[in-house]
Amino acid sequence: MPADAEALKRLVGEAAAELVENDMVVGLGTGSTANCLIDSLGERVRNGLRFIGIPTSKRSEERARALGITIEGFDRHDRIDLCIDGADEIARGSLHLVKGLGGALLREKIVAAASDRMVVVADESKLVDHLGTHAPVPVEISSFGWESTVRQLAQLGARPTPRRDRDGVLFVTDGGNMIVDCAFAPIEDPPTLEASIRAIVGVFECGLFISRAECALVAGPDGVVRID
Ligand code: ABF
Repeated sequence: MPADAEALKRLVGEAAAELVENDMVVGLGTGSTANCLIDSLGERVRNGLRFIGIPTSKRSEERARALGITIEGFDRHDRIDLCIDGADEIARGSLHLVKGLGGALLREKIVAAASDRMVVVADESKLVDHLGTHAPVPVEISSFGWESTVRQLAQLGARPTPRRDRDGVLFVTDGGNMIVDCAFAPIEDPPTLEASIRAIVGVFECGLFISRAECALVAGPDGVVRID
């Protein structure tokens, strides 16, 4: 099996695309692994699959539309049958996640919360024993009063860094908000931390996804493994 990172993403994208059945409403994730999923779904649509996609970002929407995938929204659907999305870290055992380095975490969490099932797709580099090992926790906040919100995040023990582009301009999400990347030492109690972050006024959402994933499809040298 090919072992380079791109090949692993394609492999897991193909495996996840097989979970989609005719007439499902499917949450389409964001990021390079989710792109591989979308590409595989585009291939299946060319071969006759019919389903509705609800994308978690403008860029996933554009990619899916370009491949002929039907895109609709929450104006037409209360629930999503299955959401398939990437992650920055996956905790072995609990399947709690860190998400949002791609900048789409609020939309990703709205889609995950509306989904009957969430499947995470990743290569094995994303598996960790403790969340916060490699990735900061992205937090989407209001641009009004952001300095105050950042100070409150620091009081939780984070080293918060407002996300900027290469030119130093503050990053703006699809929803017009800011992202603060909050480095914590390895996180001992992700559910409590998620609740503490979300309780801060000015925070829209936190990149900790607690008990959202039904399973993870993880690609490694031995192929794709399902972790429950
Ligand atoms: C999204 O894309 C995010 O929640 C996560 O930040 C990122 C993972 O991207 P990649 O698959 O490119 O590593 O799913």
